Amino acid sequence: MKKLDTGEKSTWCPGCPNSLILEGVKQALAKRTNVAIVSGIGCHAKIFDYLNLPGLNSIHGRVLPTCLGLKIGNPNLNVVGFSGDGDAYQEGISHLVHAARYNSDFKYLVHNNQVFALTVGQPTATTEIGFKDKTTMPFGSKIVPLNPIKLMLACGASFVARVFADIKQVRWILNEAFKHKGFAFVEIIQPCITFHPDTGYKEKTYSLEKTGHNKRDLKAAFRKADEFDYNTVKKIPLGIFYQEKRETFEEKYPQLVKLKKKEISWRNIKR
Ligand SMILES: Cc1ncc(C[n+]2csc(CCOP(=O)(O)OP(=O)(O)O)c2C)c(N)n1
Repeated sequence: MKKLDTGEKSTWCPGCPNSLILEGVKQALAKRTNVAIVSGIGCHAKIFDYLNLPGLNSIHGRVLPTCLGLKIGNPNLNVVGFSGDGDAYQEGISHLVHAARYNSDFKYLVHNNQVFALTVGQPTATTEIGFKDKTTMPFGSKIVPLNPIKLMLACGASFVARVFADIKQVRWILNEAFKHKGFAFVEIIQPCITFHPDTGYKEKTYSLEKTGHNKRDLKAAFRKADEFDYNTVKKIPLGIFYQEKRETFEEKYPQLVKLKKKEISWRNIKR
């Protein structure tokens, strides 16, 4: 754990749940080797400054192609990508659709605070109707929010999960995601204490595991995803909605299979 510290002073707002996500991530990564991280741009992306790991602090919306590039360069890396909801569902949405299809073996955590926080609180694709900021005054946001869980299920993602910004939940789901071979999509619901304060979400959450949800059943996963539309909050299911064993991107290409086994290196691949 200590080795994962960079010693950088945190510039997140005091009390920001990003600190809990960081702690959960550190606990899950403490015993792993060969880890590389990628972040986007936004408050979430500062996690790159606080984790003493190699990788790339990428550009807005481009976390996923950067993760894929790292895996192609070295399929033995344990790659973890971090995005915000703006980064993932707005600027980076086209990459998200294809990442689900490619099924490259990396893990992707989306810190969903339902706002573009770093740029002071504009609505994103998952902001609820009626949310007010300077750009939507006086009537508030009028656009129906996107349901990213349903999107990922429809795009064929092989691992689709959601947790709350809580140390134990983040540690648990990242460990589960690492056990999965393929693209693991994990959304982390977090209030933004400055621009999208807690609306009592945590009290409305419940665990899918405890209700006996069958994570191999795609139709059941869709039904569970429908329970929370990011607009009105009645109940919010957490845990693994769907998981399926599928050939990974790295297994599809003989060059990548050989690279993984260290039978070749990029230097001696003839072009
Ligand atoms: C291509 C591009 N568009 C817009 C911006 C401006 N920008 C920087 S941070 C940010 C908000 C990020 O929001 P989100 O991804 O939700 O992360 P959060 O700050 O909420 O953690 C925006 C719009 C940018 N840097 N690059």
